[in-house]
Amino acid sequence: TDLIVATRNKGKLLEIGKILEGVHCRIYSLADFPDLPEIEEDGVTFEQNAIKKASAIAQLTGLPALADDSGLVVDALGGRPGVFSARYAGTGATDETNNAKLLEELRGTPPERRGAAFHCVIALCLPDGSCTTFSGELRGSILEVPQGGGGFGYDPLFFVEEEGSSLAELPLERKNRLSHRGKALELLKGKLSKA
Ligand code: ITT
Repeated sequence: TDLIVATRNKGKLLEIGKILEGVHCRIYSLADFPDLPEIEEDGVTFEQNAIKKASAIAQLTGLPALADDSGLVVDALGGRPGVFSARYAGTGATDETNNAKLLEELRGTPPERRGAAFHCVIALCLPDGSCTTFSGELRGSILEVPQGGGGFGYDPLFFVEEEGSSLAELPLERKNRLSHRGKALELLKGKLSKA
């Protein structure tokens, strides 16, 4: 079978590609279909957005499509940025401006109240419109100063207690073993191997 991974985020694509390495499937990415339109993410939940992206791409390409919608849910911010994590700092937001905005919003918040979680929903949709979703979560806390140069997005600010380090300090395979995305994709793999 063939599968297209419907993301424009290079960090996500790298992690997803690594986890799917052993899967007997030819894996395409959006780069193989340069003319596809941008899919607007106007859902209120990660699940809605993941299904919207995967079902649109499955329909447009005629291939089973996998999409990841994810984000950072910060306790002290009432769950923000949540589904708006990619564009937290506004239009043209980058990882740098998003991280700066997060630090600013949490300025003065003491370590014991800086709890947060990454959420990930993976949707797998077929060209006939049927979809299955898988989700994963990782709890941690938001550092006051970025640490590490790996990963992407908010990784340098996300401290994982069990590892004693930020996500950006972990090698990709180690991050995949414990992350929200890794957990969701392991559930999907379990399902694929039985299909
Ligand atoms: P696609 O929709 O094309 O997949 P995107 O970056 O717009 O790419 P999302 O809408 O799902 O994807 O936004 C998720 C954002 O949440 C992402 O841009 C990061 O800022 C953040 N994020 C998600 N997973 C993360 C991770 O593992 N480490 C750090 N930040 C993460």
